Amino acid sequence: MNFTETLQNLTGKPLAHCTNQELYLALLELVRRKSADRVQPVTGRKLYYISAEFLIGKLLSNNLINLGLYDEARDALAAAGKCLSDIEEVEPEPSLGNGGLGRLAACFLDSLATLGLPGDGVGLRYHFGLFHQSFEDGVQNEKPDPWLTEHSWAEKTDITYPVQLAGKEYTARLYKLAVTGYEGRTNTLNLFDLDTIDESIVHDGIAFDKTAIDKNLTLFLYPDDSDEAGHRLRVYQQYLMVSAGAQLILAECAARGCKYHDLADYAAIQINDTHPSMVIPELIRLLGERGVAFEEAVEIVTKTCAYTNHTILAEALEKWPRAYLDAVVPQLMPIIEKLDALARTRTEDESLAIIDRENRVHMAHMDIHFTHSTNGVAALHTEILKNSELHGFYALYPEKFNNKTNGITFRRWLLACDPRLTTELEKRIGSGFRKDAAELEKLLAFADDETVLNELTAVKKANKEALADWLLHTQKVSVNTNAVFDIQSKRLHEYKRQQLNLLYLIHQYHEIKAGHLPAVPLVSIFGAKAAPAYTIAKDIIHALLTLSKVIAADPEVSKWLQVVCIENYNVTAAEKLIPACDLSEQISLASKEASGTGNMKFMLNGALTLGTMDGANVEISQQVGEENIYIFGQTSDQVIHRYAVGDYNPAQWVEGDANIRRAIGFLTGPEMMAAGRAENLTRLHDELIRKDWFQTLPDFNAYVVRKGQALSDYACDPLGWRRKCLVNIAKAGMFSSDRTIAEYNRDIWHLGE
Ligand code: C3B
Repeated sequence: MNFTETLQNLTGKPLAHCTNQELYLALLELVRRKSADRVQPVTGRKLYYISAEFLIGKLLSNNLINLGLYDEARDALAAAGKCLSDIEEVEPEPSLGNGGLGRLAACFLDSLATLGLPGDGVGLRYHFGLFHQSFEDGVQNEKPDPWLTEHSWAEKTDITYPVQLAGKEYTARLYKLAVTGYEGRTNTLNLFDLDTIDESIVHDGIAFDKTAIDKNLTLFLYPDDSDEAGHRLRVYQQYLMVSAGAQLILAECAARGCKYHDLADYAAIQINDTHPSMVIPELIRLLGERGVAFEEAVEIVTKTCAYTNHTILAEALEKWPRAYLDAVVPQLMPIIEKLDALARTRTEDESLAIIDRENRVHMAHMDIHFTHSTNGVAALHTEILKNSELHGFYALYPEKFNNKTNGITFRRWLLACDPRLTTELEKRIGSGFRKDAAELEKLLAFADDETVLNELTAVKKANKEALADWLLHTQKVSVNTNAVFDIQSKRLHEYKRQQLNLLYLIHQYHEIKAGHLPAVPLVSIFGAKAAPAYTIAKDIIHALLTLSKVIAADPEVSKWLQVVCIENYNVTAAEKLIPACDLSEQISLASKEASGTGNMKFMLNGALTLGTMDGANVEISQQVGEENIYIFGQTSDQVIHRYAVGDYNPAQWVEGDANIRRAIGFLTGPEMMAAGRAENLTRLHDELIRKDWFQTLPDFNAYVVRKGQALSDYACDPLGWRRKCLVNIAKAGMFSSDRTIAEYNRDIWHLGE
């Protein structure tokens, strides 16, 4: 049976007579059958990657590519007058993550299956995931973002586990989602949910009754945690995930003959940041119920579990007030107390305790004491963990610390999102890079080949036009595709410094007004959601939207400068933006971005990085060489020193620098105040001159100069620019998540052995 016939059997009528919805469902079913054929038995150790987030994005095309069906599907549909990309539009996007950490988990699942390694995900089946963002009157508005439909990728199972929350028993139900590898095996993403969730309790955007746990527990990813009920809800969510997850792990291992004393021979558990940390005491508790004594259970769990740290920001290192845990998981507290006592026998350093003097439980501390591995996510980040943030732990357990620089799956972030570039690369270097990313280096042989460079320019231009069409179609915004496309897309956070970019744009506005015209027009594109309770982040969005309006209304400036804010930035939007980017903004305050993964995606798609020496930018710079990247700003050592001295005073920088004064002053000047809201603009203005916690101002001038250099290189030396882009693509191989996963496996998991 050929592809068309197979699909027609599923739809029950000629493809030409089907709606896109019908075709989508048929393809979903086809993928389901094909991926089931690739399920393989597990022998030896299997990985369980537990994570509160799996930002999987739409799955149809990715699955078709991984199963080798994409071209056939596209051609069969085209023959029937249908378009695969229209069918992709039908698929609702699962936004089961906030940003980098969640997307990394999704890339890891892809690489595990591709490398043929037995490794499943464990998480929650949020009904709405992260909120849907829209802009209304210049401010972010949040609404639920439903993705579950009658026929969804996540299949309901009959498997349930009892979970005790605040002394009451709930029933966690398992849903399974197939994870297809590229020419690899099929693994599973296990997502837990309650049958009793009631979506109708959501009102006024994303508000809901936080106390009705049976109805609300898995409604949203990270519900608003600005009040106590919200914090408690997160503890409820985390325990549901780890308790059901731990029961699943023990059941699967028992079915393969595990006697519990040998759990580490059957399972490796990776704790993705601190959200799943309660799996440690929960496993000890469950092993206890199965007759394993506490000391031995601690040993087994330590051997089985490993922990990844993704940030040094204090706010993200969870410390739960003991009272919350007493209320929600009283069954764990005696175990956590024993773990605290045990840890105190190993060190007298109070700062390494699990339960501190203020009765807070430090999840990361529990992870480091009671797992066998702690890794950072980029070389610089791991060094900062070892030398400053977690120095005491490093002194105690030097052998536990290791680095695993993040990576991205090239199937989604090259093959699927940039077919034009993929075709061009295959024409030049063959298709070996699809399986072995290091083969991209073969492209270096063409670094001085004008024909190839011009072809790469044509690919970029076509991608920019495709993005321009999409912007016109979805947001009614028209952009000049002859301009430089400069993109900063990532969560809105002060440490990522969208506000630095904002100040630059204001600076350029003034320069253009003063007749200092830039070398090339600039389209600055932002994609970012702000946490609903993060006031200053929302003020930054407001300032960007307001500036965009002010510039658009000024014909003198708008010829040269345009600011575009993408509504509801998500994986699908990223897949449109990244292939079209010329200049990738990676401008976090050095030391604060653990790694970044967007930086890798942009580089792979032939954009040049404008960035600080932070996170994986450092390794990108080492790969491509400093002439192929635009680095600026303070180093992490300088930043850490400035924090340690504690004498940073932004007012001095404002007083001492006319450009900074002019840019900040504009925030509350007449143009912005007339177009925006005084309250938001004033608050942002005051924050910058009084606090500026992420040291925007010391990096301002260096940023202006370096960005100016990049734009002038783009305008004055097009071939030189494209050569740099080529080097970036060629050197991106090291940032494949296949490499990252191979390293985790070699050093931490030892799967299948
Ligand atoms: C992120 C970090 O902010 C990024 O630097 C990093 O690349 C990714 O994790 C993946 O390692 N991160 C996140 O998205 N959410 C957190 N709670 C902590 C870190």
